[in-house]
Amino acid sequence: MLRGSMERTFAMIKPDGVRRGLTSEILARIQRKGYRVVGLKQMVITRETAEAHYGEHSERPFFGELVDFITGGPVVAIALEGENAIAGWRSMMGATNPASAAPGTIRADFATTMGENVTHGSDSSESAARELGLFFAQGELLD
Ligand code: D4T
Repeated sequence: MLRGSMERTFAMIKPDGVRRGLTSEILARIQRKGYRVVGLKQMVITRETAEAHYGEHSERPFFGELVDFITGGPVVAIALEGENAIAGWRSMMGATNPASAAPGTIRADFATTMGENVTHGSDSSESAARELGLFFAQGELLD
């Protein structure tokens, strides 16, 4: 069998997704795809963690709103493992703006606005390592 590289990535169900009861639907999609959930917790993100997580956007006009939104209710933090999981999970989510997300993606199926777009996924192996480290301690993840 031809195999790609085994990767771990950070996924998150944002406060809008948790509030709307989409957690089990999204976890089901992840598991049907064949990814292994190696870390999972519902939590409220501190402003400090949110600002670190979205550090690349700190100068953007939407930064304050983004931090308010992501700290405004519980999220579900997920560590995923699978072949090419970083790009694969991004493609399951669809484009950042739900209006241009492809049919069948999470954002096309469940979101209408860019601000509240249900899920997050790391965009590179560097981001994945950084974000997994920000949200999970070593002992919290399965081997
Ligand atoms: P996240 O990081 O939340 O998974 O989203 P993306 O990786 O798909 O997109 P991003 O980093 O460019 O944006 C982060 C976050 O900011 C919101 N946003 C973004 C916004 O409210 N207005 C904007 O103009 C942009 C670009 C949506 C997602």
